[in-house]
Amino acid sequence: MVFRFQETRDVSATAESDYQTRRRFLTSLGVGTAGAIATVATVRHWRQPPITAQPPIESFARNNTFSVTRPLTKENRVLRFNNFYEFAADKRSVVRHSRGFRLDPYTLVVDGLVKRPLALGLEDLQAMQLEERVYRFRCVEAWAMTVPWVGIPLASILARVEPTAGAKYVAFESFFDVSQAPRQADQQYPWPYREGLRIEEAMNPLAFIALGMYGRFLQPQNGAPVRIVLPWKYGFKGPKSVVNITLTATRPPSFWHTLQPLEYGFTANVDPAVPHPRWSQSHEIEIGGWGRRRPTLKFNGYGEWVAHLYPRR
Ligand SMILES: Nc1nc2c(c(=O)[nH]1)N[C@H]1C(S)=C(S)[C@@H](COP(=O)(O)O)O[C@H]1N2
Ligand SMILES: [Mo]
Repeated sequence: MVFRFQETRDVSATAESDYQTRRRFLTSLGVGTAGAIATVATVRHWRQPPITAQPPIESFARNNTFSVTRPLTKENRVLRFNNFYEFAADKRSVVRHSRGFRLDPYTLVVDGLVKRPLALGLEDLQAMQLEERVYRFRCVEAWAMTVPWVGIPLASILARVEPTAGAKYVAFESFFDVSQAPRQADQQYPWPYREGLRIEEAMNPLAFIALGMYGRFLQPQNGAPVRIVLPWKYGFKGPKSVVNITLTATRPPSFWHTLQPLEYGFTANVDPAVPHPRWSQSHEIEIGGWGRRRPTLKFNGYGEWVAHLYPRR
């Protein structure tokens, strides 16, 4: 079992929140001991225009039920600072390495313990009643954004397939295509990216399937064509470029939980009182916010909607 240990160590050296990445991140925000060169590179990075312009979404209604009081993060920031491990470990390189990524033809399969399995094409999804929701977004690495997503409630899809009484969990699976994402050939990682929720969590009105943001369809780096958004949980719980949603009786795997169970829990609700083993979660830094810190909110501020799902015992 020495080999497994070694494997785990190798993986942890390049994991989501490794030291190098965090240091680069802090540097990019100007809160480390950044040199002038790094600063110039960062400014140049942010000044570049969006790479793959997507068409505007013609019709959607703004849903203000979950409105937030923070300003939106600048669109170009959200387009250029990404976590998408299939394409790059460095957050500013994802946009370049995912350029041209396309799932075509695209089908979202919803199956498992359901009465009516569904296969939805992109046109089917786009023809649904789309709504815009501005959500706070919080990565486990303590950076945060405020994003106007466009999409459909996850519950509306789940209601259509009619889960059976045995369905206790919802499993999500991202794409698997080594030809477009060569990093998926690395067998140290349990590709494809998977995530999961308890069915009550998935049915919560906040759980969202995003097809777009900032009024346009998603770009590859943000998880085109379809991603899951769960604003009360850390960002890694919401997989990008999802191709399959399966209702199951047992708890589904979670990519980062599988790799580092002591660092990334299955539930992963945003909680200032529960530190990551390697850093505090008490504060967060808004992307594009000049490095200013602000307190992390329990459930990322969505307790009103989700606290009842987690009764204290
Ligand atoms: N398939 C897949 N989904 C993923 C990830 C990933 O690496 N692969 N990263 C997750 C993490 S850790 C975060 S913080 C968000 C980042 O989304 P963004 O790049 O659009 O901000 O996507 C999540 N979904
Ligand atoms: Mo993340």
